[in-house]
Amino acid sequence: SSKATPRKSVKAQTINTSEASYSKADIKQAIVRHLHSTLGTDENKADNHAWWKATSAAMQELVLERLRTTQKTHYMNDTRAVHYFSAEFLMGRLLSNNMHNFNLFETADAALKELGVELADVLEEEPDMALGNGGLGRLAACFIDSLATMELPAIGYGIHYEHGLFRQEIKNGAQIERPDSWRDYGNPWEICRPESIQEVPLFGYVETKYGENGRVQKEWHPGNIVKGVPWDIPIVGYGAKTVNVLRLWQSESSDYFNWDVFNSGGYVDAQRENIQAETISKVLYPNDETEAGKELRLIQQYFFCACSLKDIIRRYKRAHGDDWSRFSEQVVIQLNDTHPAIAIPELMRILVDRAELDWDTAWGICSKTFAYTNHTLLPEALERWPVRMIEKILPRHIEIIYEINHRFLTLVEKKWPGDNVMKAKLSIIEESTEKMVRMGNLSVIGSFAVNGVAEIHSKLVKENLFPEFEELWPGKLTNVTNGITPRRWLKACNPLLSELIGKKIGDDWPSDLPRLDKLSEFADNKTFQNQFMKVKQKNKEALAAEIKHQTGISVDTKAIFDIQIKRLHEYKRQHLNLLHIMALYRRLLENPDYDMHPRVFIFGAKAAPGYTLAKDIIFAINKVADKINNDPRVNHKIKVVFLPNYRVSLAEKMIPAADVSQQISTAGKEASGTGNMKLALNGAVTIGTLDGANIEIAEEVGDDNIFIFGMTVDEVTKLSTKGYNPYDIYYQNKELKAVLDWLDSDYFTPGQPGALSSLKNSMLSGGDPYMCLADFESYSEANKALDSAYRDKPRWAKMAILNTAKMGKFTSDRSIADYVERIWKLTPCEVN
Ligand code: BZD
Repeated sequence: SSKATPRKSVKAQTINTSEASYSKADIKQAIVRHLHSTLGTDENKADNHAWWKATSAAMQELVLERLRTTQKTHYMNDTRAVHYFSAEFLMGRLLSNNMHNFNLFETADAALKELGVELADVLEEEPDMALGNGGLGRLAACFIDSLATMELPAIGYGIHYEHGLFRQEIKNGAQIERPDSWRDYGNPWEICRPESIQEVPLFGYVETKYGENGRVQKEWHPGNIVKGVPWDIPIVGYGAKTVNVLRLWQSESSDYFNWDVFNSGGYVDAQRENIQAETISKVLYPNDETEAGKELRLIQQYFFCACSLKDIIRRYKRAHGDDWSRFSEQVVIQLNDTHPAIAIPELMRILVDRAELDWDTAWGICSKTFAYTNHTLLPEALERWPVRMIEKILPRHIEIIYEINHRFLTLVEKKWPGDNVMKAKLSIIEESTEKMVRMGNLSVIGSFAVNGVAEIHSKLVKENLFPEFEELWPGKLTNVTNGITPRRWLKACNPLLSELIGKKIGDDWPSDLPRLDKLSEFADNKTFQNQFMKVKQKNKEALAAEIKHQTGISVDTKAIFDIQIKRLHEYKRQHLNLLHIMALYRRLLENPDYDMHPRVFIFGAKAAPGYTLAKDIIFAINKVADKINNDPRVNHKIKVVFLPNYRVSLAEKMIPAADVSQQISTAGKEASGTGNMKLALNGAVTIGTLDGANIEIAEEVGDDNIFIFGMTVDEVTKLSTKGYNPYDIYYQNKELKAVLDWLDSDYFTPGQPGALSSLKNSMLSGGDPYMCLADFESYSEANKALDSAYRDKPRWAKMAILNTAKMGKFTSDRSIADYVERIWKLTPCEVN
């Protein structure tokens, strides 16, 4: 009965979500049943948390039924599957998402109402699953949503961190980090699978043996073995046909092994390294765009790759036994950045040392299995591990890496005979004082495809990061522009707009986003403009209430809601935004009649705990906010709000209320950006640089519906080649000079002159590495144009509508279709 009919194309399809086989009465009954027999409470005693758990458990029943059917179908059809390896999955909350995907949101809402409970309050009880830092982790979450929606056989593999990204508190304007404990009171979605526990070796030494046939045999004697316990999170596709899994590994000590070691005397002292097994999956490293360089981080990476590969191979062998010849036909592994790159030598180790394949056969399999996505060009973010560290933790892997490199350099010698500079550049090993393993080079060499995440970024990957690889293997480097799931980022987070869109163009857009273009024909329609802006107004009122609740600040909902939400990083230039806010403030102080529409500048951002300047920028935003918000001379015109603890669930509240989306990175630095897509999809107009996916957004919406400013990538390159001196601009732009000097005073930090000076210093004596001063004037002009556009109500409404209408390209369904076509070569598998 569970026969699959493979489809030819993976084009986003219309999904029938109207089978209301589950009634309001059924849901009510299931929730109450779980309240009683899962939670041991009742309708009178239950608080919102109990209702959340019972409602989730009721949903999980349906989820697990579809999960079983999906797994059976995939097994029976022996499907080729993609295995998405990522150190991060930033899932956020799951209940509302799962309800929407089962088309049961309204029914559940009504069921709970009859039980005297508000669904909105219940949803607020769910802790975010914040197992990621930012864009990279959230991209993985959007991708597994699309994979399930498109009925593609896929599994996500990652780490079951006990603590996700820290919770941010703001004390006296400064960021404080608090531990995140998302599982403290139990997680209703995850299922432990002790039957699939894996063991992971670490440390120790390698013994060289010689077989009868003269074959050299390597045996790794690990000094330590840890256990990997899998937890499965079901991933429900839209329409709830396919339910895939996200499998996350938790580390535990392997008592059995440690007893063994304990009993074998001298062996212990020689090889045993002590790592507390449980610490491996304890906490997510909170650094985005910088490498931590820590031993534990490397162990985390190896830990989840080793567990996942064993899991994949166990499943493969169940169908194909010891016949390795079909492995790369059945298995494709996508590496989400270089964090899982150690999987490449690990698969080689399994094939050569364990399966006893010869090197060339093994390499043939390996290099047809992996594909690698690059997410950054920032040099400080490119992973490099000391050879000595890998040698100690993974003694066999360092040998394999050297062998891969040796054979690769032979190829380089053939292509560029005698060119040692070329060899030094392409080598996996960097011959610095401390020898390093370049994980980027290893990933390119070990993969059959490499992609960047937006057109401009992929072009720069080809031209600047890996130009020689492009010459060596033409066609290997490619582009797949990022996308976002419209289910979470429009349907679920913006119900009012979704309803309006549904009335206008029907309900198929969540699985076929290019249909939104049908809204374009109403962009000039007065009635539709009013309806669209009325929705925006309502969403702004809801966010204003949230702002009041979180910060005590009152904001005017008729003001422009101007939002910058993303990790705090110099290259993202939150400080450029701040300089402009200070300039506006000054203009208003100098001229109380300065003509501008009231504007609320809203920020959300976490700084890596060790990134001092990023924390200083948060402090500065909060101090400037305090001053402006309490200055009666200007606070009817400008307000500044920093919302603490930015995370997925907060983004869902902020994005629907945005009029303006700030995407102002230095050109060439933001690989893609995905927040830019979410905001535009919800009718915010972008003010941004020609960087990352902004360029493609501008192409879609057209020049009239976006405010582009600043230097292009080429201009940035030219200026830094010529020599950029921020002092030139400082002395030439009076307003900018006054604003920067203001940071040295105690105007914003009474009694503490110089408390904000580090910002000024970074942009002057520090050389202004991200060229804020060079782009300031252009930014200021773009803001003026934006301000006057907003005051023209019909013009703005048209712009907002067209931003929503033209976002079809940026559904993650399209990204996944691109991966399938260009890289994965998968076939959908219908689950009936
Ligand atoms: O990846 C981001 C890029 O900065 C964005 O431009 C891009 O849109 C997204 C998705 O492709 N990169 C990250 O988010 N990187 C990290 O979070 C990260 C985490 C750990 C270590 C290094 C980087």
